[in-house]
Amino acid sequence: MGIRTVFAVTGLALATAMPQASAQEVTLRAVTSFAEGTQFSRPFERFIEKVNKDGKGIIQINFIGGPRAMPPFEVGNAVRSGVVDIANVTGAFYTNLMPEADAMKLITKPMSEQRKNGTWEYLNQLHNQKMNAYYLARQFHNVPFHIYLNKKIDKMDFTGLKIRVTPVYRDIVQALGGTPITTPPGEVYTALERGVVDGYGWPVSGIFDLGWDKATKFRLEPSFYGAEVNVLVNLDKWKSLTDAQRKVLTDAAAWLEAADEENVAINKAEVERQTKAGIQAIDFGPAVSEEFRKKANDVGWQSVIAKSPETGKKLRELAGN
Ligand code: 173
Repeated sequence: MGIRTVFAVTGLALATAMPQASAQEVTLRAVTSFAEGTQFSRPFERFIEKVNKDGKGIIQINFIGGPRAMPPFEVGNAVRSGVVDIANVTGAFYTNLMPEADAMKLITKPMSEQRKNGTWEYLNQLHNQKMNAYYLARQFHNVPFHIYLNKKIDKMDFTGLKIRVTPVYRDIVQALGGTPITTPPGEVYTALERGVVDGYGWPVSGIFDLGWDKATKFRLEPSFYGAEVNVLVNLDKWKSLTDAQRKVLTDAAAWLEAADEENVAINKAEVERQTKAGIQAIDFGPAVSEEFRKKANDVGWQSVIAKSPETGKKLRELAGN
């Protein structure tokens, strides 16, 4: 046996003798569809830290990054194809693959209830079938949306206004006569600054993260719908995991969903901060607000059901609104 062969054989023996636990540790590649360190990404980043702490020797997550690494509207497809293994992404960014994802904003019961009443299971099946994804968690219960404006309106009418949207706000903006312009969050500031849009849809929290407060004059009342950002896992990857690996993810997901308890306090602080920043509320009173909410709910469901008659109706039943 030549000296080279001896080294080769010894190397192989060493590799085979590696302890099993470390040989089995799996690393998932993660992206977030919101800018790193901002409101709708931070909880997911903490989730990653938790998995990396609790999952030592079992499962780890390699955080690739946010929209600088991958455009938000491509994240769903990256999960589907397995380009990434796990992602933080709102349904509004993947309606191209799963039209029913637009219904998630209309389903506002707490996750504890959705996991009991069959909603999670039904949505998980849709994610499995339509985008090869496992629906691990949903975040941001109790975080509603608003329309923010730079032009004052004196009635609930958007005629003549161009408003930045995602699928979340498109139907209500159109129903009130406005012109919807779709952009990812990363283009909102420039669109406002250049006057390309007169306003935008966004949740009650998070407008300070990218400096939008400097380009925002009004927040229209009332709030409506419920924000949702999901943690999705590529389904083939999910199926390939051991029970122990899945448990680390599932436990961290439960921890992530429980963090939603803080949201009401966060919202209150954000509205106060907006007031201090000079952003004024436009409020037409309870009757007009009630009518707005009803219209938003109705046009939202009509749009979902027009695209997905059967699954849309089932989701509306589960949502109970
Ligand atoms: O406005 C958006 O980009 C959007 O649809 C959204 C959804 C959930 C949380 C934050 C923003």
